Amino acid sequence: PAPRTVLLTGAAGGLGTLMRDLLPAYGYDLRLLDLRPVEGEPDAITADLADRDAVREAVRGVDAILHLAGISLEAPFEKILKANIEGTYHLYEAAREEGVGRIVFASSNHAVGYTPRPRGDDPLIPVDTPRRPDTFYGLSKCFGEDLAQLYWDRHGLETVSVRIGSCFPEPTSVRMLSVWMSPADGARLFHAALTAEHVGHTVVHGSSANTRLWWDLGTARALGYEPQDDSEPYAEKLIAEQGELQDGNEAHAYLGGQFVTDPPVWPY
Ligand code: NAI
Ligand code: 15L
Repeated sequence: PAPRTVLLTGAAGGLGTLMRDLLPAYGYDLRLLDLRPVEGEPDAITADLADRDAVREAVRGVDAILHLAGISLEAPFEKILKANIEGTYHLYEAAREEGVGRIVFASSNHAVGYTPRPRGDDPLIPVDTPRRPDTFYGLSKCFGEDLAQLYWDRHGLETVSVRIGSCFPEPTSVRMLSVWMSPADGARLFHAALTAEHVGHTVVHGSSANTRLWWDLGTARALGYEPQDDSEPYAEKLIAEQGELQDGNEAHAYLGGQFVTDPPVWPY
């Protein structure tokens, strides 16, 4: 049966806030969790993924988990280790112990950020392209994907790992014309990932059907995802302001963009 009660981790974050708005229309009853209080949501669980007892209690009784919580930018390894690596492990252990059948994991393009972006007639990047993390952050997403594979093979716990491009209300850079996922398409993709049958561990790229797309959406479409948006209407203005991506510019050379040259750092 389709999941109804879904634990949303990272509910106070940017993507969590967008999904709190959009996912209830698909019929989900969301249980919210974050390290920080979730504004306007007095019932949200305020807990750190480091707290195994709190995590176990939070997953008890849910049908599925949408796992967005964690450090979403670059940080010192010790911080990434605690929040993203150990935190994700705690969530998977809790899900296994409580018999939760599926997790949708917010992976990232930065798991493969050092992959050269396609140019000209180059083929789109497939989901089985070799891992090439661009940061400790990207490395933690590689760990999460491998953890998901282990829990599927060993315990039968299903995951869809979504290598999200950039999910924000609008694209704000020329790179984002290629990697943007509109919030509405994000909700469509997460819904498909929560409801498709027999996903085992499936890795998908997460973006809209952008004209300038860099990667293959085949595995996402196979889940039933039908993207409705395209960044192209924003192209003229962004290119007029910022110029086209340049061949000799290292920050324009790889999927990970600026994370390769000058990664934005987690502020906390
Ligand atoms: P965000 O930084 O706005 O939100 C992350 C949330 O996780 C924050 O509210 C934070 O308080 C919470 N959090 C951090 N450590 C925690 C811990 N130890 N325990 C409990 N909660 C904790 O990030 P955003 O943009 O909302 O991204 C959500 C997820 O999607 C992240 O995992 C990120 O890596 C991933 N992602 C997002 C992309 C995007 O375009 N927004 C692109 C690729 C991946
Ligand atoms: C990510 O993984 C980050 O969490 C998000 O803040 C954006 O920087 C995004 O990637 C991106 O590549 O644009």
